[in-house]
Amino acid sequence: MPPLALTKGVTVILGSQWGDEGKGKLVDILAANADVCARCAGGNNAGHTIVVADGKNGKVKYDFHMLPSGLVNPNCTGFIGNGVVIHIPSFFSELEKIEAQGLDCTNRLFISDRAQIVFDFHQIVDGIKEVELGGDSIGTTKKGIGPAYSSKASRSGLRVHHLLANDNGNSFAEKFRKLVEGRFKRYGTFEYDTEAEIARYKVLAERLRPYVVDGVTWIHSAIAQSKRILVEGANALMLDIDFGTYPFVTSSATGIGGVLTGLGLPPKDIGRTIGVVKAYTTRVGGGPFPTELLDDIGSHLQEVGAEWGVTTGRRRRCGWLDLVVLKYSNAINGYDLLNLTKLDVLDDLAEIKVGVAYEVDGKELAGFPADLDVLAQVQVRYVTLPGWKTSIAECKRFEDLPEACKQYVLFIEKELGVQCAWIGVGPDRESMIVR
Ligand code: 2SA
Ligand code: GDP
Ligand code: MG
Repeated sequence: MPPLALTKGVTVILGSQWGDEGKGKLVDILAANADVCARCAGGNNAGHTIVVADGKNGKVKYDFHMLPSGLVNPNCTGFIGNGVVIHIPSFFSELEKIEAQGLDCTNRLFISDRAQIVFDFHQIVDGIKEVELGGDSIGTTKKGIGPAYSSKASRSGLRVHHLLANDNGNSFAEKFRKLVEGRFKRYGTFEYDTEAEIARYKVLAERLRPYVVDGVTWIHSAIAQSKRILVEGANALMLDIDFGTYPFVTSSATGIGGVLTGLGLPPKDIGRTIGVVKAYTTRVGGGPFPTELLDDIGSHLQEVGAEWGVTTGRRRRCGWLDLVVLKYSNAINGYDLLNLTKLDVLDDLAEIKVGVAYEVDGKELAGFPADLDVLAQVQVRYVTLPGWKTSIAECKRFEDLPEACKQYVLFIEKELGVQCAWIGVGPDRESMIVR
């Protein structure tokens, strides 16, 4: 049985499906014993909701997008690694919002100088690209994530250290003008005041300066001091730029590889990797979803699970748990332990199906297909398990769960060969069974 305290090495929490598995809640719980909570990929496309008792019979709800969710713990320092793309005005508005909710982040929030900057024009381009794609649009969050990672990969992006260069902002302004000019050439002259933006960033640079560190030195010094480090994954494996349902993915490495490259860590520093698995599947945005339920059960999961996007407010698509996805995700990320979440959302169902294999023309596929045309043809083979038709919200121990519910958990564990060490039975911090 793993204690909530962190063990040796960096602890990594990753989304195993298409996101919104409830990573933020586990991060919040484990952050009670962490010195550092780090983000390594993505930007403010992510959305993590945390619900905490306020000590006066009420609840406080925090929504995190770019800042590490571990900041809810006052003793935990937040770190934004080089793999993150950061929209600086949104960084400050999110910071102001959580500080207004009582989370003082003074001297406990740092940003790598190698992190890439997302500008407003990246967000405009994100919208233009989606319109260009028409019926094939990705369904992005329009936060400029794809265009910012494109700038990075094409080596024209600007990083935090460019903004802070000690030359009165001249080199930044020059590079910025070139970058915008390139976008105008490709997308036409959209409305954008380049010079006003340069002036705005001159002010933002000074506001940002106190948060900026040499990220590699910072994280390795934390490791040398035996600080307990928790890495909060953003998005999830099936949205990974390489392993997800490409091109219906985000533009970063959302799996274990992104933890190493997004923070500058060698594999030997990783302790345990925890996969967060929702007890059913959801996806927001476009793209294939083999176990999707377009019927009343899908609507039931959506309503009971309150499946709305934290960043865009979009309705999340819902479907049965898919073990083909989870086996593929586990093969790539290598989960040591799982957190099964939102098991309570299945309480009212008489029967629960689980996708166990994909077949094309009666033949079982060996893995998760790369080609979306193949994926579109798959027939999912299901097993049907009995529901438990009773509320599990008050269950505190595994033994308290109804027999059919225990069997559902044990079935997942057996299929994946990984223990469900944490089981979520409600949104609150306290609604978590620890085994
Ligand atoms: P983007 O904006 O370029 O990263 O979008 C590309 C795809 O990635 C999906 N994506 C997400 N999927 C689930 N949750 C996300 N975060 C928010 C949340 C989403 C929201 O926590 O609810 O509020 O809509 C997230 N961010 C990106 C996106 O839907 C595209 O399919
Ligand atoms: P993340 O992106 O993986 O951090 O997940 P989100 O915060 O986007 O979405 C998960 C939602 O489910 C949030 O609203 C959580 O408060 C909620 N949640 C997390 N765990 C549970 C659980 O075990 N049961 C229920 N009912 N809700 C949960
Ligand atoms: Mg989310």
